Amino acid sequence: MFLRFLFPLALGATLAAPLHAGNPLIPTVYSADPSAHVWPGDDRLWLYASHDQPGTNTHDTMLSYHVFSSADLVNWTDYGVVLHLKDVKWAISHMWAIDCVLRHDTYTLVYCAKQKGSGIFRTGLATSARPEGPFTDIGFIEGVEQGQDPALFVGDDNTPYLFWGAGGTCHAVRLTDDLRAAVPGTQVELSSQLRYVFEGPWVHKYQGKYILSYPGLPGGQWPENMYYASADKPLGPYTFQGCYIPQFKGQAGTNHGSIIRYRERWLAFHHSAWLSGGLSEVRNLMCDYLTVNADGTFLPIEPTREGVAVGTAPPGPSRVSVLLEAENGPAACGQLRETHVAHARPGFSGSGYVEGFGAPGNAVIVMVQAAQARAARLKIRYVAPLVAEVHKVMVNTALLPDPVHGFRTWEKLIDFPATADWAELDLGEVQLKEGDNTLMLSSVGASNLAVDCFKLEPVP
Ligand code: FUB
Repeated sequence: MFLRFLFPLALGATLAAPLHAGNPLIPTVYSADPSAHVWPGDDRLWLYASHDQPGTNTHDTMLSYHVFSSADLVNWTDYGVVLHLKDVKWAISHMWAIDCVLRHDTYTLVYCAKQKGSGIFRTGLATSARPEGPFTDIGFIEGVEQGQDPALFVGDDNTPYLFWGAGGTCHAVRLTDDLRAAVPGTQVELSSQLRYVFEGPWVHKYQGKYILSYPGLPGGQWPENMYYASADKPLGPYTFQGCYIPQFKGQAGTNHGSIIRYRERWLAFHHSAWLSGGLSEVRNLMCDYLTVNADGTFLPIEPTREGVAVGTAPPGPSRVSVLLEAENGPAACGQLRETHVAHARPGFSGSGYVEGFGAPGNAVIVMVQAAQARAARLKIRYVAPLVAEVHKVMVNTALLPDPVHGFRTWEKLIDFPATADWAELDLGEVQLKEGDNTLMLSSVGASNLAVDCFKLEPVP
């Protein structure tokens, strides 16, 4: 059904044809369940999102999370995979909706996954010193069962509250200061206060009221609309207010959102199936302006092709660059092959750089996820401090043991000119395939090379 009425929209939304609008917000990688944040001292807006694998027809195949940032909502950076199921020892599948919180100088990803053995949803925690991750799992929140679709809200007195919901229920609880456990005796069930609720709560505060927004099933029927309710206290009771994203053309069966004020505008982040041509399990992020009336009520949104832009950026198609830090390779489905992370040379981006390319075959590998096949301009930030060096760069190399990535699409010997300091080398256009792509820089001999990061920039 979705496919039929979506076809014209989907054509305009693919990368094969030029985009003339800001939605889909991130057209380069399938992603869903956006949680939006602006962190203190940082003027960018950050999105924490789950990832849909191209070609899937089930949410059971969701394995990883992505982080995106932008200062104008038009030019975006995708930081690649920031947490993957393979690095969560207690989980077996279903890396579904997430949130993130900055607490005690640590960014904590609050996510959900099914637990090995019990098969129930647990609410996982993973930490990083940086907003873009990568995140390291530290286990799940004790005392929260069936903790699907978590959202973290921190009260004015710094008390952390966890909200979650699934299968027609919604719950909330106070957490301990370190977020690792529910405070006994504080859990409330909010389901009966939230008409039509199905899953996915999000809480923000405005004009002294706590606003809980959520996906719900009108009359118990799919697809989901987005609704909201308000309360005087974080744990309620909540009063139902209405629907703010009713049914729209090309929506996925699910919706899931977050509401935030950024640069003088109220924004509603959500997801749809515009990019995949209506496939409910292959979704893309969306953003539309939200009009908040003087009395705090919302005007319903009809999702727009134009999307949003703030500051001086003209509204337009999102330009998404992928930034993959070399030192994050192993955490982001890549590898360090006989190379290692170093920090001695100042001026690196992220949390370090990679060196140790002194023997043939020593390599750094990073992974790029693409919604659809597309061209991108590949750049590598590096230092070759003594002499110019030549190394092999490959996209989807045949040398990887993983048969899924086992064909070669691009391979070149690259001259890295000698540099006194970090420099960016433009390697030109490369072709990415739909799904997971590997980028490898592999040594062909003696070397003093240091590699800081890989960038994939949009081509006009
Ligand atoms: O993305 C997987 C699941 O679909 C989320 O956890 C739900 O909120 C729905 O969006």
